[in-house]
Amino acid sequence: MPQELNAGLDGAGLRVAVVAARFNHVITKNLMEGAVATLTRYGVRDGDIATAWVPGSFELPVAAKTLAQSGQYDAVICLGAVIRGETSHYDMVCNQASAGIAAVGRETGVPTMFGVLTTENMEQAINRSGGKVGNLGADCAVGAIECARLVQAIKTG
Ligand code: INI
Repeated sequence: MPQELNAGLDGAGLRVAVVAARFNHVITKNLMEGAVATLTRYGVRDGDIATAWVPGSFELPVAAKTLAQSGQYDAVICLGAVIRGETSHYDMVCNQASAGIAAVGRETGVPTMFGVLTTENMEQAINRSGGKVGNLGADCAVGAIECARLVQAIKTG
């Protein structure tokens, strides 16, 4: 019988940091709300959730790395919205945010979720931040709990 390492989606006792970019706040505030509400729904206690804001998605990796390295969190969720129609440096912001966030998880071992919407226009961003295509912040909250529990299960055997 194979040993199943995925330990379920109980958030009780997990400590989770959520960092969001203020740029496109009309979108990212909904991602933040979706993430926090979902963490709570899955049992993460209010006092175990920390929230933080940075100016833009470009700054997410440094905040995420500091949070992850602090040893105080079992997972870090990064939220942002980069909209192609509204920026000339869309690709640079997207690339730096995605590569930087991936590196944080890889280098610290703390699950670090990529909740940055990268869309062609504002309508797509609205749809994915609590509109008709869901809420990426909420999805990342579920993913953070799953990954944090998996890491715990692997470490404890
Ligand atoms: N930051 C975003 O999060 N989304 C964007 O769409 C965006 N645009 O359009 O440029 C954006 N730029 C700011 C960037 O993330 C940094 O905050 C800025 O360059 C300062 O380092």
